[in-house]
Amino acid sequence: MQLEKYTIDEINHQLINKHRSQFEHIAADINNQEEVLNKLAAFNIAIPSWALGTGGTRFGRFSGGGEPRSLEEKIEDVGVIHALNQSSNSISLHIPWDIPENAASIKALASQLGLHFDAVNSNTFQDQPNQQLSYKFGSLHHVDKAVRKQAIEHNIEVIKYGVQLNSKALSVWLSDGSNFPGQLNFRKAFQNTLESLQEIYEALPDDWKVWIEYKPYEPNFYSTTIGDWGQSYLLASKLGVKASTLVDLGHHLQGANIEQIVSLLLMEGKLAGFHFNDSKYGDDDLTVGSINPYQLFLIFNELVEGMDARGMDHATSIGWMIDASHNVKDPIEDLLQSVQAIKIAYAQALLVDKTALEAAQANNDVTLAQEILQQAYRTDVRSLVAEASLRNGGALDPIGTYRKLDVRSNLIKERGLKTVATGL
Ligand SMILES: [Mn+2]
Repeated sequence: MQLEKYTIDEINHQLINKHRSQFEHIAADINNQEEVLNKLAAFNIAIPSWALGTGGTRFGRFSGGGEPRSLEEKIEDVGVIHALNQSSNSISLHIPWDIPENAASIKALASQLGLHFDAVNSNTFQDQPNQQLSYKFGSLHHVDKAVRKQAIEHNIEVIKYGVQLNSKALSVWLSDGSNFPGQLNFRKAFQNTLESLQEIYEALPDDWKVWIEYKPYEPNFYSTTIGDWGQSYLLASKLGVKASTLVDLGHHLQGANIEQIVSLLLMEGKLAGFHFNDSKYGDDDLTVGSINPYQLFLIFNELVEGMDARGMDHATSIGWMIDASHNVKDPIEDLLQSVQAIKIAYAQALLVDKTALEAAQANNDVTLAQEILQQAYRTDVRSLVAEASLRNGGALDPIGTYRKLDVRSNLIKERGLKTVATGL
């Protein structure tokens, strides 16, 4: 299903007067409003191919109806999201859940919808049918060289699929670890992982990157071989300039200061990008901004400050991606909410008075420093985000428009009620 632009314009027309007055009200208080709008308009967040179906937990999965049955239908769903928010112009594929059988036609479909392909993701955390050796005890860190070789070859195969689609990065997340003390020699596991990654690194095309994701626990509950940003950073440093660390917001122990991690990785030129989501307890994969929007703002505050310090392009120099799971919501609505939450946090970070904050920091004026941050955080920037979307040809109210256009009912009519998308 594809959305016609005039249907979005018609709904925008009904909302335009209210929008104008809200926008003018806030714009009057912002000195650099055109610069902020241009940055918001240029900002895109990739949609992962595994997030377009209903997610589940180990206890069950409740399908929502009209889920995409093929890679083509997943791309169409991302096309719907992008038509509405004009901020989701790429898709990140997961191999082998979404193998592009015919790269040329997949690329043509994507570009017809204004989309391109973000990082490709490998999977050595599950065994696939007909797979020769098992990943039960790990993949790149495995004690058996033959298993490591199989996992290395899979990653190289994923790069080859990515090359066909014009992707520029391989994203690696390993579930490798141990469930019980004594199971693993940490040093050997790390060394095996490094050597395996070196072989994958050698296979990267010149203009490619490899992003190394970390996670402290789950599915292994005693140790994870790439458990935190330090271990990822160590690997990325040893590998070379094409390797960097990917931060998944849900992959931290409770209370971790993610914004500080982000700041230092950025300073060292080793921040690959993000998997955005939100969580209350662990790797909950909830809608971005649903639990802790202030943390998201603080992360964006560090990002904007750190990228400006290095002269980086906000939109293109870091990989922005959602990694969430939707157990009870319509996946498209959940993704629209996530993208909006990211853009709101980004807009608020752009409003921080940096000069005043630097002066407050230099004077150890702790109270004023907090006031400056919260002045930006408490600004209602939703009409700025809407204005940027409108100027790009998107919807003023993406979720409202999605509902008015009855997209999900149409997808159910087209695809059926009991479809199941590949993914977790
Ligand atoms: Mn992730």
